[in-house]
Amino acid sequence: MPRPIIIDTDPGTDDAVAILLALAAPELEVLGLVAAAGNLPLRLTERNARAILELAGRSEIPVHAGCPRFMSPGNNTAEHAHGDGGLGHLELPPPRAALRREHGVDFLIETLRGAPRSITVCALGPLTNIATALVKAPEIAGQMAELVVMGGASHALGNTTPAAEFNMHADPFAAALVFDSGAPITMIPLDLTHQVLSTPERIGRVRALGNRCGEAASVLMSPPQPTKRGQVKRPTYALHDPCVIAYLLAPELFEGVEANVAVETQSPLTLGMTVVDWRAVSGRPPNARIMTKIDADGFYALLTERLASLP
Ligand SMILES: [Ca+2]
Repeated sequence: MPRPIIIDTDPGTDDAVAILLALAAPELEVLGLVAAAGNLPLRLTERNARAILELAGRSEIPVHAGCPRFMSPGNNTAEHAHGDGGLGHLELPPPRAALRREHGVDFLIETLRGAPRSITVCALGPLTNIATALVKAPEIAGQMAELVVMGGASHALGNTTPAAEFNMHADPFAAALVFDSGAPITMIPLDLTHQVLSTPERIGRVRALGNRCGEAASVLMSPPQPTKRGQVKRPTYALHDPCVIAYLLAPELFEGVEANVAVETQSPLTLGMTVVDWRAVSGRPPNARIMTKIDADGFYALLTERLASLP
């Protein structure tokens, strides 16, 4: 039986590749997408989520919009890293399938309640929706089979500030609430995703698949052009969010340890920093399994092989 998942996402170039990988995996059943504010405002992430499903011919999968605002003050989106439309150089037609009426937070709560301890939640953006669901219905922390979070960093420090990763920095109060919730968290931090670099050779193998989703993925994996905010062009591009889906499909490619993770919510200098207690000196019990290493060649082989099955 396929493993049922809900993807909370802010597409976003790497989110889009993660969604395509999930759709390509017969081991997974995507129950729905919940759009988050993050890389872009919610009105663009929910549109992109629907457009990606249509690209893959899967517009029957529901898309629910989550919260348009973060719990934390400020509103820092990341168009500079994902292009103004959010999907880099990829342009998709406007989606035809409508956004579902039910709020994404209520969809999360009701779906988890309907199948206790069987659904895995994949969190690919700021944790606003999941934190809001946990405020509204704290018991769902114990009703997730697993909560796999792309976000945070330990030795890799930050990519948005010197100390903080984007998803954690965008909504640190939400992140702190989620890490304190008791949910069974697996964390995929920058320390791991920076090992997964889309080199021209790896992108070329995806493009060579010849299907439209492979072509789209190859575009999404390519670094965006510099924009008005002065993005520095990088020769390779870390593919963060697909690591969450790959972890579900091939955990043997990953290594990790259990530890306590606490999120800084007060300091202007280190806001959103994930403090990992590697030496168990804090007295706080482990609250996450933190993935630290990945077989990057194995990851790209899996991604390429699976994307070949899409239209
Ligand atoms: Ca994301």
